[in-house]
Amino acid sequence: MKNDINLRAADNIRILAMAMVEKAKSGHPGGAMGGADFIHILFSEFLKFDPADPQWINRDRFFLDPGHMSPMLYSILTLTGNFSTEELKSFRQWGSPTPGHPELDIMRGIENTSGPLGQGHTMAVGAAIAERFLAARFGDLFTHKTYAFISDGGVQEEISQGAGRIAGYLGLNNLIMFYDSNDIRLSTETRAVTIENTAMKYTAWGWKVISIDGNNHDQIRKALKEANAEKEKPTIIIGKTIMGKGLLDKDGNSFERKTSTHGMPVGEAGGSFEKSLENLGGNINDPFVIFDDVKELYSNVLKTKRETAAQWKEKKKHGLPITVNSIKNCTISMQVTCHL
Ligand SMILES: Cc1ncc(C[n+]2csc(CCOP(=O)(O)OP(=O)(O)O)c2C)c(N)n1
Ligand SMILES: [Mg+2]
Repeated sequence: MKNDINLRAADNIRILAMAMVEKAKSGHPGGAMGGADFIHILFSEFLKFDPADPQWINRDRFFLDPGHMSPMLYSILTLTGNFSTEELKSFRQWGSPTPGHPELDIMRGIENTSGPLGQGHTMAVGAAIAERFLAARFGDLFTHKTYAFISDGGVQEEISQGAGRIAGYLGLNNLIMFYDSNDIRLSTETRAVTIENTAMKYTAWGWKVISIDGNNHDQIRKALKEANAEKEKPTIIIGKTIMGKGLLDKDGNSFERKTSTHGMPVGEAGGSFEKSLENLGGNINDPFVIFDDVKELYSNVLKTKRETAAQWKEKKKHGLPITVNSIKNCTISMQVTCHL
């Protein structure tokens, strides 16, 4: 049953992403639908944040690199209560809070503006360096993880590679990237433009590399656990995903793995919005519905996150011993009380 509800949640994200693009008559459904499984498991089971306090200093950070997969981010942030389904319906409209590519809005859970591929890598590496710097000085007051969601297009950008090298060199074990490797980038298959071995490249830079089926929830969990336990290196989880997971054409045949779903509504790309919606368990009369069982799941998830964050704040309120170990050959200990 647990797997069923998690699949329902991921399918709900797929439906919302597909419906947003269909309604707007523009956008990118395919990649968002393939990444839905990872994003659901990450946000519901791993990412630490406080639903009551989006600016909590010790929240885990999440950076999206492929801004065109924004429907995936807006959908998960709707399940976490940061956006409403009405706001999803105004996707890509003038003045709406859900533009085609996300814009920085910490209060709503958007940690970075994205669109120019590769920049999400650099922001995540920068944030992870800042976190290690602060943790070295102030101890576990600032100890959290930095996650990044990257894709084929971002790995092709040279700026992301410079960031990747420095992350490996610095041994940023607090940095965890998920590479949505769906073998499609924009209008072609990746093999038409690159033959490099990404796993070997990141290994050579000193990263821990984990290769999984990126739509398999148990493999995602296992990889995230391993990455969280890593003590020496940044981790890249290379997840093979299915572009447009769950899509069908009008005859009910699979319409998955189609480059055309990179950047246009499913119907326009040659698939069937109605058949796919039905296949994913959606409601044709209202594709923007959040299923009752998914609502309940997320209500429990948010409750646990609130409690965990409150416990952390309570503990820190009473002060914590901090070891400042940045001065060569010296160790200075002091007591700091924080108002959080
Ligand atoms: C720096 C930069 N160059 C080019 C683009 C144009 N662009 C948008 S998406 C994309 C590639 C998308 O491939 P991928 O990231 O694998 O997404 P998918 O096709 O799987 O959805 C490119 C080149 C961009 N957004 N940023
Ligand atoms: Mg891709």
